[in-house]
Amino acid sequence: MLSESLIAKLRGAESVCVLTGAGISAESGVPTFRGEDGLWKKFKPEELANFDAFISNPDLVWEWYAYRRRIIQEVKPNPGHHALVELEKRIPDFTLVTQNVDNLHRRAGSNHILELHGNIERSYCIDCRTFDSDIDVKELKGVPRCKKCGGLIRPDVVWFGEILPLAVLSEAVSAASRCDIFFSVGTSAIVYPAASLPYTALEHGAYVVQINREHTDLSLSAHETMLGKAGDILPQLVEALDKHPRGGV
Ligand code: BV8
Ligand code: ZN
Repeated sequence: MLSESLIAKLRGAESVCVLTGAGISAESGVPTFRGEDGLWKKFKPEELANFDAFISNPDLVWEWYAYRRRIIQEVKPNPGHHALVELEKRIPDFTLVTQNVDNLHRRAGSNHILELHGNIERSYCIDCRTFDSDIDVKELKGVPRCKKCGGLIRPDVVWFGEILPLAVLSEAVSAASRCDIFFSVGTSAIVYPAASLPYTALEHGAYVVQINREHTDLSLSAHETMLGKAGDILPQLVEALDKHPRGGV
């Protein structure tokens, strides 16, 4: 159930910024990282999602990414992803910032997407940086090699200790700085600098709403925390906008 203040804010909002995390893809069947069934339960991030781990054991890291890519090939966007596509159509200045690398927002039809942590479906050679997007993970045996120079190929995702794509990050910071409403959806809000975005929005006077299955550190600062599934709550935002057409506050 949406609060009266959120409905009023939505009706008057010119600019909205949404940050999503693994929780929005959970209902599609993509495991999250830190939840009860999280990926990190079976694997340790320091063993896998960092460059040194890749160099010392590229086959193991690729086994993990190939496993995740196979899951992503089998799943499809869920009502949470689709609701964000609809919101984008209704809000004049709408920015979707995602920590997810699963490409589900794009497959759902979102246009203006900022991928802070890269995209698992892209890969590149660590020596000559040639991109190779036709790696067949079904047949993959060990780390793929660059067709051009024989170098190791890595997934085009941001690992721990690696800097985020700076142009993408600065566009996300400016969207968070100018928005009227900031939504943090399906994220444990602990990975920085992505997790700093809702605080940037707060500092600039935005109304910050967290939509998540459980409380996080952000619960202490957000104006509202709506505990529940993204796939249930996000469509309510679209319904509210259609029931109370935008304009009056
Ligand atoms: C960097 C790889 C420095 C891709 C990932 C302060 C400033 C800067 C950096 C740091 C800092 N403090 C610490 C750091 C280091 C580190 C960091 O933040 N560590 C954390 C753990 C403390 N940050 C970095 O290393 C970043 N790099 O800043 O480099 C630098 C600076 C200059 C020069 C050189 C270097 C890089 C961060 C990116 C790391 N890459 N993954 C991949 O394999 O996917 S992080 C990993 O966690 C994923 O990418 C994911 O995107 C990210 C966040 O996880 P969530 O999406 O939040 O998922 P999670 O499972 O945690 O939570 C899901 C939530 O959903 C839960 O709360 C659950 O309740 C909820 N949920 C579940 N189902 C639903 C739901 N909600 C709604 N509906 C549902 N149905
Ligand atoms: Zn190469």
